Amino acid sequence: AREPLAPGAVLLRGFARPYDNELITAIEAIAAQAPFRRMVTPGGHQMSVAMTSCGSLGWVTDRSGYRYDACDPDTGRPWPAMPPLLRRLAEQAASEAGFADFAPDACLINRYEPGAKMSLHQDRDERDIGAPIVSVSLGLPATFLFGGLKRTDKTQRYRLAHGDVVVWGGPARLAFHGVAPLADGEHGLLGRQRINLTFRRAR
Ligand code: MD3
Ligand code: FE
Repeated sequence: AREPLAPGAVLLRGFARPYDNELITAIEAIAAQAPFRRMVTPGGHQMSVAMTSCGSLGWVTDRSGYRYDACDPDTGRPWPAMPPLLRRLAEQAASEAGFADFAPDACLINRYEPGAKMSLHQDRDERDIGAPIVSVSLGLPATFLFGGLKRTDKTQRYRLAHGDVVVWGGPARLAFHGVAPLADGEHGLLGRQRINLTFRRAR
C-alpha cells in the first residue's frame, strides 16, 4: 500500500518486513567490518546516533565537515559492499514510488538507542538532488519530524515503525527533517534500539 506523506514522499508501510531477519543479519555483518561509531559534527558536538555505512561511498562527519568518502576513517579500509538484498529492496521501493532507475551508491546506517535523536537538517551532500533517498526503519518505533524548505517551517510528525520504508523525492527531497528522542522500549528482533537505513545516490 502506497501512502503519500507529502508531495514527493511516499510511505510503504511494512515493505521491508518480509526481509527483516535477513536485513538484520546483513547489518550485523557490515557492523563487524565497519563498527557503529558516534561521529562529531563540524561544530564539535558528538552525535547521539551511532553510524556506519555500506556501498562504494559512506557518509562521514568530523571537525572539518560533512562528506562522502570511499573509506571508513576509523579503519582506513573501503566501506563494506552493499549487500544485493539491500540494494534490491531500495530499488524496488524507489520503483514503487515512481523512480524507475534508482542506483544507490551509498547506504548510511543509523543506530538509535533510547534518548538518541537527530536534529532538523537537510540532506544536501549528494550531487544529484533528482535522485530520491529511500529510508528503511527497523526495531523500535520513532517519531519522525518533517518540515518544509526553511528550517523554521512548521513540522509534521509521523510514526515510523519496524519495516516501514519511505521514498523521499521530488519536492520532499530538500525538506528539513529530523527524529525526536527515541522512547525506550523492547523490540522482538532488535531489543532496545532502532536502526534506520538510508539509501542514497551520492555521486
Ligand atoms: C526527508 N535519517 O540519515 S530517515 C539521515 O531516521 C536521516 O535516521 C533519519 O535523516 C533517521 O539523514 C530519517 C528519513 C529521511 C531520510 C532522508 C530524507 C527523510 C528524508 C531526505 C530528505 C527528506
Ligand atoms: Fe536526513
